[in-house]
Amino acid sequence: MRIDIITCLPRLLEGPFSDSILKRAQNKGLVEVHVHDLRAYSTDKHKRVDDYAYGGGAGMVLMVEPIVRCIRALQEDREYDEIIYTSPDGKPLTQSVANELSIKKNLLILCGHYKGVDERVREHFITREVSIGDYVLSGGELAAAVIADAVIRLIPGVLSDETSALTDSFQDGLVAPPVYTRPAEFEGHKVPEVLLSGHEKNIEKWRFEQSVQRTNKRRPGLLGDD
Ligand code: 6GU
Repeated sequence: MRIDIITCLPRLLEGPFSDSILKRAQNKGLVEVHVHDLRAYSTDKHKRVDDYAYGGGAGMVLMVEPIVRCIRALQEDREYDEIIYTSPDGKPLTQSVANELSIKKNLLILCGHYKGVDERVREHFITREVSIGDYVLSGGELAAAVIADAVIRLIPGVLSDETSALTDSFQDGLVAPPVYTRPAEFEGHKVPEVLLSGHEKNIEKWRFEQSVQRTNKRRPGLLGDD
């Protein structure tokens, strides 16, 4: 898979991809992540990429021209399966959206910023708008990193234990069961006996029950549309 990210704050995206699982995925050749500085596509002598909103009002708007120049330059080298725009008014990112995106070959993510992007970009170039939750971030960069992380870890071979993404919370519509490691007793608090029993069937049953209980208690709407 290849993920291209267009942003006017490229440094914000340096950290998330240079460590741990996302770095290893790139080193293994399972994913390529390329961050593009929108300013490089500005023809303005001050390299501006935003301007005042027509009709007035507070906040700057990302201009259509640099964005379209950047998208078209990238499209010369490959076709994109999706051109995603990050925005709080997009569709919520769910595990099912991440699953869907994880089987694509080329993804392009445009980071929203300031008061938004010229509507013509959204109308004519964006294939999917994604929000990472009902709160407002100062920019789409962190959202783009979240989307990329949720997607990349699902690519086969990225996680060392191939089954571990399959047992994640949400993958079966349930949250994950509790986990424990050594010591078996800490300040009088014991690890549930069944986990020490070595009895695989009972452990599996216990974990499933815990998942169901936790889902009912913590995220009762999860099986619906919560
Ligand atoms: Cl994708 N962008 C911004 N700016 N804020 C958000 C968001 C995205 N998702 C939730 N809040």
